[in-house]
Amino acid sequence: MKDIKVIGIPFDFGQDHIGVRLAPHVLREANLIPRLQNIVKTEDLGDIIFPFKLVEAKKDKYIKHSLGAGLGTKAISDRLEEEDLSKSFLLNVGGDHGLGLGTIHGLLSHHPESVVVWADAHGDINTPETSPSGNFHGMPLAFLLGLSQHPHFGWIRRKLLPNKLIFFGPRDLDEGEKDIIARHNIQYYSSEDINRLGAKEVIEMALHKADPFGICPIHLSFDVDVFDQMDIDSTGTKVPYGPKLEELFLMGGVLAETGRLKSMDLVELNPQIGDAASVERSIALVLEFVEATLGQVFHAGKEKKPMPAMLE
Ligand code: HAR
Ligand code: MN
Ligand code: MN
Ligand code: MN
Repeated sequence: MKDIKVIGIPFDFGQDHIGVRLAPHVLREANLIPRLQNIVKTEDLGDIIFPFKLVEAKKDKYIKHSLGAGLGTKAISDRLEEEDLSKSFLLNVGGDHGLGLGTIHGLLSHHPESVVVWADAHGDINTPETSPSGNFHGMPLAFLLGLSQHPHFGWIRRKLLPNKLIFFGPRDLDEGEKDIIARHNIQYYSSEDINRLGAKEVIEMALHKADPFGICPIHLSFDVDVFDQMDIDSTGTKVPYGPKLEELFLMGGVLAETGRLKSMDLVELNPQIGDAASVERSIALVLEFVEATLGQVFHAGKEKKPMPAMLE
């Protein structure tokens, strides 16, 4: 890989907070692009534009904002499909996690064998029928795995195989989600597993099971609520008892060192949640994580980057 491409995805049809659509903007304001430029040549592809959420004329029985979610994720997938990613790392800056359906569907056109690491406090694998909330950001994986159908998602034509999916850090799953995960035998490492076994051991074991020959490209779908609620405040659905900060940074590093990490979603940062100081702290943490992980993608084996100051 020669460079990084950054695309802003202010998708917010997956939940009811408006602030997530501002995250690409505030991260750019906080020097995301120059910080990545320090690692390697970085191109900002700008934002994918979505219409604002409107009050729905006719409410869908199961999925809130289903038309926006369906058209929006299709627009994301189409945009990623047309981009030349042969020599680039792709960083998708959201937006809420509903966008993962679009990014991963689009990426599967480039790398059909991809392994997806879903780092999240949640499972995001509800079907519209099992969802307790109707929020689409709790459902993208059910569509990606082909477990759900819905008229506004009729465009979906690729599937992620359940054995290519790895959950990292979940600790708030709905009953229906537990069922789906068990039925499809999906790899699942709770934050308790990670704190007990270590992130390095967990990721190496999981990758070995998903891809025994170590040849598949890897996509990291990183929901910032995977961080413990003490570590991040500016996100819509915080959950306690997350993995330790250093285990999460280690996870990014171990993925980077495989040489196969090709892309990443960064989602659910909401700069409208929390007071000014905690917003600033949340942004700083997210930037540290991206910088540390991409630093290792491009400099693995060359020089050891020091641990970020906040972890010392
Ligand atoms: N599982 C719950 C639901 O389906 C909550 C999902 C919440 N949130 C996210 N996604 N931030 O990871 O509504
Ligand atoms: Mn280009
Ligand atoms: Mn999520
Ligand atoms: Mn989450």
